[in-house]
Amino acid sequence: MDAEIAKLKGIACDCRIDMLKALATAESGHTAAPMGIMDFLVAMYFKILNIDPKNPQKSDRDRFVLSCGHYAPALYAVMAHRGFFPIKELLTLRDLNSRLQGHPHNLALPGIENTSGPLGQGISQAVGMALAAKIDQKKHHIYCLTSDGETQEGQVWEALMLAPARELDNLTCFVDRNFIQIDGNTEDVVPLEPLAKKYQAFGWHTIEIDGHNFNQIIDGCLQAKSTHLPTMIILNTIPGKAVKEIENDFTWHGKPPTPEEAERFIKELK
Ligand SMILES: Cc1ncc(C[n+]2csc(CCOP(=O)(O)OP(=O)(O)O)c2C)c(N)n1
Ligand SMILES: [Mg+2]
Repeated sequence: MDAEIAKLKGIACDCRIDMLKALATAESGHTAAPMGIMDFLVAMYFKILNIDPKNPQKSDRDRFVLSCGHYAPALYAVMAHRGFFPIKELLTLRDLNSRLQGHPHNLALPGIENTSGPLGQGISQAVGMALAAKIDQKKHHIYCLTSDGETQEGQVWEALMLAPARELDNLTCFVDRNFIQIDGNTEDVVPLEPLAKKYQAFGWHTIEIDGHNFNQIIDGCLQAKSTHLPTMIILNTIPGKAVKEIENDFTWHGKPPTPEEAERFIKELK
């Protein structure tokens, strides 16, 4: 198990490096939250999800719904490393006609389950997918990542209300609790706390974990599958994780590194 976790950590490091290169080349894009979510995405794509990069549409695949579309650079880096497309394609991030748009486009890139960008919509889409799977008596699981600033959108709470009412135990959602949003700290902008109690009050099985701890992510997903309720996993993460200059600084929300900064940050990661 230790060797496996070490391997996952190594992949996450490579993904962070390739994402920084892509952002610097694009001269545009989101840096902080994507750096913070990389460990989680690697755990999902390399350990949890039943997916096949060679057959991205296979009908019994698990669905991974990215609700916070601006996390796309991290998702692309992890998908490339998992074999969905060539790693060198990451350098086309945000180019005109690239399959890697600033926010994911599901008709452009095989393996992307939903088009996102407008915050709040993905979790509703995930609830719809989970309901459809139940109706069709399918066994695949639906996973959805939301962000904390996104949780200030009213639509999120509509989805949160419906999932337990329909007993969607085939749905596991996550919230990236990094405490930042576009213009400050979440608790200064529109407070979310006590967040776990809110999910519980809405009827969700709620777990809180360290979003950088691979064992906790894997155990949380296993636990989620053993309840009869939809599960919400709160991922405590550090935005900008692994580069001290970016960590916990909301001004890195939507700013890419310059080529010089990227070079310096990559040295730190190595
Ligand atoms: C409906 C909608 N409103 C506003 C935006 C602009 N926007 C993009 S990211 C973001 C901040 C959301 O907070 P969070 O995801 O927690 O930010 P992060 O942790 O990435 O800094 C905003 C307001 C959007 N994409 N969609
Ligand atoms: Mg946030």
